[in-house]
Amino acid sequence: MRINPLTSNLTNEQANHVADKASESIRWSVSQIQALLDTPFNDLMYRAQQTHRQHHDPNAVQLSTLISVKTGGCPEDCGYCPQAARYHTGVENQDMLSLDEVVSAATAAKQKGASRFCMGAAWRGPKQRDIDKVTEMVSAVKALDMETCATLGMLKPGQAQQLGEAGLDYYNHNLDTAPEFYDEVITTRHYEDRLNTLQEVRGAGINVCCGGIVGMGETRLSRAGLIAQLANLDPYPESVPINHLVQVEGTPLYGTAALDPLEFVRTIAAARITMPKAMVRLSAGRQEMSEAVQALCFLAGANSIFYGDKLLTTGNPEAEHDKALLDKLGLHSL
Ligand code: SAM
Ligand code: DTB
Ligand code: SF4
Repeated sequence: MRINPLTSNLTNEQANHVADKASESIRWSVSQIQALLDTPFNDLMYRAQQTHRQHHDPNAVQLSTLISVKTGGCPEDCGYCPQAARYHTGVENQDMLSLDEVVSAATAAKQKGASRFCMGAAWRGPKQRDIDKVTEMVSAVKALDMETCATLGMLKPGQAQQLGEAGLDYYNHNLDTAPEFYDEVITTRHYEDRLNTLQEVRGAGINVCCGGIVGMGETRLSRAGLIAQLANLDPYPESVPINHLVQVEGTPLYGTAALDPLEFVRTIAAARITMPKAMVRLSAGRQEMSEAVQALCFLAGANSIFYGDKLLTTGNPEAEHDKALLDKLGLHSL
């Protein structure tokens, strides 16, 4: 038996209590998650399915439609992003959409079967006049009886509160990657800034939607590091988008060596196992993914997709094509 010097003079009961407290603060270590990622593929899928079935309908997938309410010209330097002003990607800048344009897009998305509508903007963070317009959009989309999500960049104190009062259900703000790989991808905002925004969102009682990107040239250890960061948020996010990098010509990450698709599937499984109740969203990158890999992602516990032929600026499978895929797999939409 190993003697822990911190607990060796305690009774067994006291020592267990100390151990429980310690494991509460760090629920998942990076090495535990790496061990999950290292598990034989079939065992990993089996474990992910067991967890998934305890908390979710195994044959249900939520359909979420994205809209870019303000496109391009962003001052940040995120190495994956076609909307950063400093990269020449051919994305045309567009000022903020009108309330009418957003409501028509949400209405059309709902008619096609989406239950969730996510509004994205290419900002470092919103100004007060932006918040005033976005809150109107949020209330109008909420009035259509859709789940609302927004991703507008970093939030200052008080902004999340205003979004919540307008009816925002989720705020999306990704950690993107593990802390040790982060500086290779983004330098104009720090990991800590992202954690602060997540804190603002939590503080306002809005559900946290937070995930990352896989396929940026990171190691398996860094994928474990990202999942550990997410799973150890207290509480862990209600919604976890796992994006596959969409390589866009002109961005620094264009030309990154392709990731083995099964590594992507394993990352989804690790998210499912470590964050059992969260919606795990198979997000960007499906257009470049085979149907078989997408089916494995659902098996690994993904239960949401972006639905509609565009993400923010890049392509996504046609809605009809996705409906046919869900039918083929016997999945129903939420
Ligand atoms: N500007 C805001 C921000 O960065 O917080 C909100 C919009 S931003 C486009 C939202 C997220 O989209 C990013 O955090 C990133 O995870 C994801 N994303 C952007 N470009 C991507 C790409 N080329 N491939 C995969 N995911 C991407
Ligand atoms: C998220 O995690 N993925 C979505 C959403 N949140 C806003 C964005 C994906 C963007 C992919 C690149 C583009 O279309 O511009
Ligand atoms: Fe700007 Fe967001 Fe793109 Fe980064 S990910 S460059 S913050 S739009």
